[in-house]
Amino acid sequence: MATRLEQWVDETARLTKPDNLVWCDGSEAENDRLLGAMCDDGTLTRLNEELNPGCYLHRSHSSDVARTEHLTFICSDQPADAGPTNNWMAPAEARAKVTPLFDGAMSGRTMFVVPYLMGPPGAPHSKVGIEITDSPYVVANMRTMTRMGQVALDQLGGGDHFVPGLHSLGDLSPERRFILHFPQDRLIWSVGSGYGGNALLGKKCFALRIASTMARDEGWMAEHMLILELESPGGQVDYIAAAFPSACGKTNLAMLVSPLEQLGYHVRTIGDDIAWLRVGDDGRLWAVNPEAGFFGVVPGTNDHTNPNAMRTIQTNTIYTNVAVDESGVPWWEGKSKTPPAGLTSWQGTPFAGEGKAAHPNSRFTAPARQCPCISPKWEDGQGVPISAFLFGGRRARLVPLVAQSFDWNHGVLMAAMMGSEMTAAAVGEVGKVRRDPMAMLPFCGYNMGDYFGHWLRMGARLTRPPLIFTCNWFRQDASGNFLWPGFGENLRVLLWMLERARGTGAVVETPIGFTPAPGALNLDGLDVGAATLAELSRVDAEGWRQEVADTRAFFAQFGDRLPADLTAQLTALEARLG
Ligand code: GTP
Ligand code: SPV
Ligand code: MN
Repeated sequence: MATRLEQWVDETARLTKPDNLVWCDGSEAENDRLLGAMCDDGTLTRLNEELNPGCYLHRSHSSDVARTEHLTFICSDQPADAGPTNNWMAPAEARAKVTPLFDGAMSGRTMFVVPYLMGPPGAPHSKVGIEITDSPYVVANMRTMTRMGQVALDQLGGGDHFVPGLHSLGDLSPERRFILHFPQDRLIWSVGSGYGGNALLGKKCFALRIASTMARDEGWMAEHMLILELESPGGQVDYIAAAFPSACGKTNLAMLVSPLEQLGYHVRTIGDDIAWLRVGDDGRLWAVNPEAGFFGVVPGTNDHTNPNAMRTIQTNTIYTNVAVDESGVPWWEGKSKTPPAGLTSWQGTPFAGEGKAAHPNSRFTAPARQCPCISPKWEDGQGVPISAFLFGGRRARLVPLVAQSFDWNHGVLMAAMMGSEMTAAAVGEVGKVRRDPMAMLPFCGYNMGDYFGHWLRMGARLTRPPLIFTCNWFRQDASGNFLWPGFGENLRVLLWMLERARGTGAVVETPIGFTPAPGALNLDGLDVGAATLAELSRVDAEGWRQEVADTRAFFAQFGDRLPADLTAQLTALEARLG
């Protein structure tokens, strides 16, 4: 008897009609073959072999450069189960509409069956996905981003427990592009895009949208969070998880270089984008990074902002939509002050100095194990115990540098009312502030009102819950300069958070939470004036009343799916603001 996997592969091949079918084993030899073929047909260009060995450039279609949230759907039986913040399509309608797009879609192409693992091999909570795709670029990326090939089949062990994801490039037209999630069937269908979160189905589609639904049902959490390790003098080690919306600083914070190394403060990386969290026997929350690589924002990355990322992406890296110089060395805005002469833009044309040479959402795909500051614990299947959660958006005004919630439920409100200026990571109005609860707005696979309830219930199960903080690295002065230096200096904020977790750290109580008392942040060796610091921590009651009003309107759409306690928290905040 054929297994569920064999049946599904068979069925899919009959529908998509590929010329060839390849089961990927994840080996080096297979990868070399694929990369070679992609160089031959122009899908990839080899980069400078001395300076960037094993590195390749891919240029995606110019209308396929970011996630397309308006073409992303949750296909639950009831629209209310997708909730007001997701696009919904009835499962039967979705199948009827999109099956024809898969019909014959792989003719003239090779169909790859890509088994992959989210989570470390052999770990109890790791999960198997199988992506069927007609994109060799997707295969190569999945090999870096997940544990791909035989290792995943071994974990599957001939069983039926896997998340199927069907992907075809289709014709790449946004008119015929759909990213569909069937939460009841734990199934993903994606057609019409070859880009990032639309096509690498282990990442946002599985590890966040489908996994968040599993997590709700099974009592754990799947979050859009980096996980970092912070060692203090004397060797104590703490773990912090932080949720920032796309292109708002997760990779950078996860890899930060401590400006206080000499004093014995070291930061190491566990993960840069996704955390799966479970309640431990000790009443703490334990986090695992389910990914094996980084799909990171390239622009702005340089030896000063993120030297660890620079070293990580020197070798064995796929660059998507960056510029390249005459000697095959990649370039992007922020790599150096001025672009080198003879640059070719991300679109493959000579760069004349107008517009951007690299696409603002250009990305690197690099193995996590290459990161110089990767933690020895990064593949620990038990995970790491989280001492604090940090939620941060990109806000030119209003939101202070850091604030601590009064307790878990107040923290859930702070996270749920988070807003952020939109970035190039998704197609949309860049710069516009939108509410992005827990940085999960585009990634929660079910009704977000229920998701808030899940957060409240998880808190009630934790006897040693992480403290909850919000931050904002992006506050600006009147002329648009960032008030806070950011990057490595963000360590100062993390240190205050840890002091709070240990019951020290001086605070000022404000209506929105505790902010650091004057002098409480360790600013040794940093030149930030007292006036700037005061401005960074200022809580403007009138502005916050407006924020509460916005949040009320945002919450209203959830109707009776909004937990009463969250409304009560909001009302209490309003009362404190006077
Ligand atoms: P996704 O991969 O889309 O989830 O993004 P991310 O949250 O990992 O963001 P990332 O760390 O890649 O940063 C995105 C952009 O913000 C980059 O251009 C960074 O240079 C910039 N950035 C990151 N941290 C800081 C900071 O502390 N201050 C300032 N001013 N910019 C930052
Ligand atoms: C994000 O947009 O949050 C990303 C990049 O991490 S993508 O994989 O394209 O979703
Ligand atoms: Mn992300």
